[in-house]
Amino acid sequence: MINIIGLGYIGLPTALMFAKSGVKIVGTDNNPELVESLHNNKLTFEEKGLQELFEQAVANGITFTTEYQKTDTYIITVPTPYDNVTKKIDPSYIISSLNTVMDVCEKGATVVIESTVSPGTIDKFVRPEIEKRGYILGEDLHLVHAPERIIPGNMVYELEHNSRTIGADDTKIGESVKELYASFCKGEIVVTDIRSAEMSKVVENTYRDINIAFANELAKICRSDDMDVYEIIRIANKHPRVNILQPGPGVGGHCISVDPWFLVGDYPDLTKIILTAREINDSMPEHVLMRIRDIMHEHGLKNMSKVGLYGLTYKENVDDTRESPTLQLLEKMDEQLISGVKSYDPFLQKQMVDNQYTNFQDFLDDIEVVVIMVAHDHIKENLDLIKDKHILDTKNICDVETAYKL
Ligand code: SAJ
Repeated sequence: MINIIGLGYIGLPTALMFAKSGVKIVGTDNNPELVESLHNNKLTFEEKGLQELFEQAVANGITFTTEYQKTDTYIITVPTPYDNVTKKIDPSYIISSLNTVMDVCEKGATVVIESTVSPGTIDKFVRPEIEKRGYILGEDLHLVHAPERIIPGNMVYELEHNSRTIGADDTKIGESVKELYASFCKGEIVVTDIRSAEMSKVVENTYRDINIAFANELAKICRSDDMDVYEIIRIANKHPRVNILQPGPGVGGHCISVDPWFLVGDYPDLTKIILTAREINDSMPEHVLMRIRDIMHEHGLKNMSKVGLYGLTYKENVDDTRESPTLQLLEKMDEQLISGVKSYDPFLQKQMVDNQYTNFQDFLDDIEVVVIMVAHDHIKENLDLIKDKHILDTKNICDVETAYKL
């Protein structure tokens, strides 16, 4: 039996996937409301294919509880928040769940940490915690780091098809954990050491951040000299070795906008490209604000309350708002004492910010400029309803001829 600790964005789909493939799973979360909701067959977030997976897992006997179980295998998928100012990871959730695992586990149990950690976290924080209890690593407890790689919006598919990394001190343990994941994972599963597993995860997200920053820098260059960045990227990408990503209003989410900072924090003298890329991506909300000003100026509009931001989540078709570019933009506006801007997101029925609407038509009735910040399918299907507005399309989804771009 595997006890999966932490039933959030990663833990829940992973638990369900294991259960679907016939592994006996108990999912543990310390939030009683979350567990209660799962008991009532109500998922705690939206994700393509998750409902079907949930039903199959329940049929296969998955159970949910707030209690840690006595067993020989644990997978820890708790959040790893980071400090906004120091950019350092806060491993406290990992540490406290690890301690509770040690209170109940069988001797010789394997603890797999899936949560993303900054390189060195396992050596610096996790091992000492285990040794403090008098446990001998590799005998009383085996440690594995298997960072997740799935992308919100396509999690269920990617869980099954992505390649995975298993970092272990002991190859034999690494191989047995590999076998476990192979119960549902059809991708290649690479076994390595723990530091390489930690580092490769952060490197993957940093790679994407840098590549998005390149697209964003091109957008700024093209804007400054009146060129069409999308046309240029489209043509350049026809080269067999060029694959430029898409510019946008910024980079959000809990991963790509966070992980590169771990490298900058640990290697400040060696991280020139990484830091600059972060700065470029962080500057995009300010660029959007400049574009809003251009448009208002052109149309003689003065009142910011006539501007509506479409989309508050960090990307399309998810309900996750962590580090979202729209929230970053609202913060920028707040700093500059700009108030009254309206917002709407079809994935959010709860009020998160001032002047947020929960009804799309009411939102449209009150604005003259609509800024597309997120390319939800919902807006793609409703472009007709906004064609009479001034449109700033930061995601290049709108074929209305008069729409302004980044
Ligand atoms: N974005 C752009 N332009 C692009 C692609 C993305 O501006 O061309 C923006 C998105 O709008 C969003 C942000 O970047 O704001 C990040 O979105 P994403 O879809 O690129 O990635 P995430 O954060 O949802 O998930 C990433 C993935 N990592 C990589 O692709 C290397 C995922 O595989 C990881 O599991 C996840 O981080 C994680 O948890 O680390």
